[in-house]
Amino acid sequence: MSFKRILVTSALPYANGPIHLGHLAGAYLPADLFCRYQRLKKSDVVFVCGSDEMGVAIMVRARKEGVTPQDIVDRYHPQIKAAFERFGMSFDIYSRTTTSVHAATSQEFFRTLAEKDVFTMKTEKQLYDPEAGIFLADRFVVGTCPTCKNENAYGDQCEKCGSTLSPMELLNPRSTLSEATPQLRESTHWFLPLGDFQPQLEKWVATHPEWKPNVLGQIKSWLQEGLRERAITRDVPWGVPVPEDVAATKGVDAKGKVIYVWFDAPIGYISATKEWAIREGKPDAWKDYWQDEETRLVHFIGKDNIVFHCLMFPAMLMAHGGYVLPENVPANEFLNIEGDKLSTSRNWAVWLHEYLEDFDPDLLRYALATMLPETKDADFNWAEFQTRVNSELADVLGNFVNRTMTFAERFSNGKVPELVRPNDIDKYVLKELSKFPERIGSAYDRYKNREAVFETMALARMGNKYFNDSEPWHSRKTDLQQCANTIHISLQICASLAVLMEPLLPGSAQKLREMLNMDSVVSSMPGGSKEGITWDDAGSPLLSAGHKLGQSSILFSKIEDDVMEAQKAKLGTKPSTMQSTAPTGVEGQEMEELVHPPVKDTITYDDFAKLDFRMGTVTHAEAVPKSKKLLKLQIDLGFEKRQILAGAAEHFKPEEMIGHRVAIVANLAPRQMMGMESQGMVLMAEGRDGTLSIMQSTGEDGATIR
Ligand code: B3M
Ligand code: ZN
Repeated sequence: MSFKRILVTSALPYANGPIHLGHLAGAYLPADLFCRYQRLKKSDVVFVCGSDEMGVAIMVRARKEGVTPQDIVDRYHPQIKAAFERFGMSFDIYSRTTTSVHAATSQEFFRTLAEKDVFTMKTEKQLYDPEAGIFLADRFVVGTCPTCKNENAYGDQCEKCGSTLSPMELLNPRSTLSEATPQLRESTHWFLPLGDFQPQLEKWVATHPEWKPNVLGQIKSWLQEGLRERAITRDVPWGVPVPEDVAATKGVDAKGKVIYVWFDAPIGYISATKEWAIREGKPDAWKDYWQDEETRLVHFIGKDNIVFHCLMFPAMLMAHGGYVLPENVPANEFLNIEGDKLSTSRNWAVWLHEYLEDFDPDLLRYALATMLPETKDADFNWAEFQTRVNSELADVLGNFVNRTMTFAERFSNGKVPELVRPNDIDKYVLKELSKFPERIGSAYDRYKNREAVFETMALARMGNKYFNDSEPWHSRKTDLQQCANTIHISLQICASLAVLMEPLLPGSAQKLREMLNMDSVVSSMPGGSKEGITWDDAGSPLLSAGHKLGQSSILFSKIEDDVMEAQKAKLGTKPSTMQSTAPTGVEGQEMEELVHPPVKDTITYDDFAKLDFRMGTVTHAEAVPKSKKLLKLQIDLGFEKRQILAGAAEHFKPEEMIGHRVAIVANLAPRQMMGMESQGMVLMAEGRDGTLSIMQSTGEDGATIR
């Protein structure tokens, strides 16, 4: 089947915490690679996403902080949106589920299904927290999983064995809101009888034997177990309200009832497309993407969302009628970090906004794409990140471009020389070059991103090998035309790379195009130019003889070991100010408060007396190159001067420190940091959120503190 247009979705991240690498590896980077590639192919593609702002996950976070759910989503939605932008996510729209369009769309969907009599209704006894005055849905209740006996299973799912649960199935249920023992109270709810859709779903899934084995495997096990009905309304004060008119027909009071987050969230894809269409000035255009057979709908998600995207949402779409079903759901497995399971509460995570403070987004796009958990869980580690950057981006791609540019500048006047009577190797390389757009492109099209990255780098490797084998440093003395031919063809390979690396390395591709002074390329960003060089054009020589090249520069610099060590050291430490301990996608809704650390083990007076604290004045302060954290301070103790490296650069500017009175530990053994000696430690008070303040005293320099 051929398609006229493509609609791509990335899972809507909960707006209750920042984005980390686990998110990126699951639903975001793969989708972005796919969309950018499709735009370069001139496919009609719309890429939608947005923040998931409903659901108990948001409420739990709000209660912990003593603020409203609206406060939480208003804080995280803009943060998430900005981090995605800086990473280069090419969404046509990044919306949110607190919009009025979304409420109306979800309610319309609910209403249609109710009118078609799709739902069943039940009045049941439910767990109720008498202290909090709330029914204990989903994540408001934990207890022992009846299947695997995990003692911390949630009211909707056990994250250990993956079973879906209802609160009543939990053994020894406990409220997460109060210490109160839950009571039983009656309430009426709407259910989606998924079992009714099983035959239809089975038939449909059977038409997609090409889906990834990890996805089909999960679907089959769900189907084998037999689909059960799922409650799709909740008695909680945050969510899309159950439409009153629908409730009235059943004689139910809609007050206090909302639609379950997993019912409204996937509808968020539809609402986002509607908002995109409105913004584009063609409000009906969303229908083409959702209701026309010739649309290829692709959902990019992480593996914990498979059941919702492959069974529940399709059942909803079938029940509604008139909607296309996903053509593929290329779900990824999980990403571990340095060999350990990603955990937001232990801060065993690499946070996108923190990464972006230190490095170029392209480096992460590239390195992460080589490590994607496409078929099984994969590991991200900084050593491999460094190797990918240094030995692939810098040594292979960067080096090839650099050699080519240098030769063109020196021996061809900064112009593309003419190709005359190419030899067999020249012809062979041009022929090989012509195969790359299809080779890389087909990998993207089949959701094989690791393969696509490998093939992209294979083109640079071919360029390097060709350059080596052709030995232009010899031919420039023996056969000028042969040397010119080598430069010509190497430049063509660079130009093709400047197009074909665009999905993966958009910033660097742009830089390379400027170096080559290339004609414009079809944009891989939404709203960009639709004219210019396309993906397929990159199989043929793109630069004409005589073309004047631009200024060359270094594409990728190598990363030193100590920079990687500093990144590694962040793992598992307490979160910095920007970062939240918020629950995020991968491991669901962990709950944690910012607590004071416990008081350390008791020491004797003699232990204390060993410490020598002194007052001093900061006389010089400067930033330490390549370090985000350290400030180099010179401190005058009155009787002597000290150099101290303080981990305060994220909190104080060097100039703020100069003249500051400080208390220091004066008898701490000197330590080497970043190749410099630190002779003591400055005392600072650290708040629960990681903020630092300097200890104050008016004692003279050198005064002892006891
Ligand atoms: N917010 C769950 C998650 O982040 C959920 C995805 C919704 S996609 C419609 O894992
Ligand atoms: Zn379990």
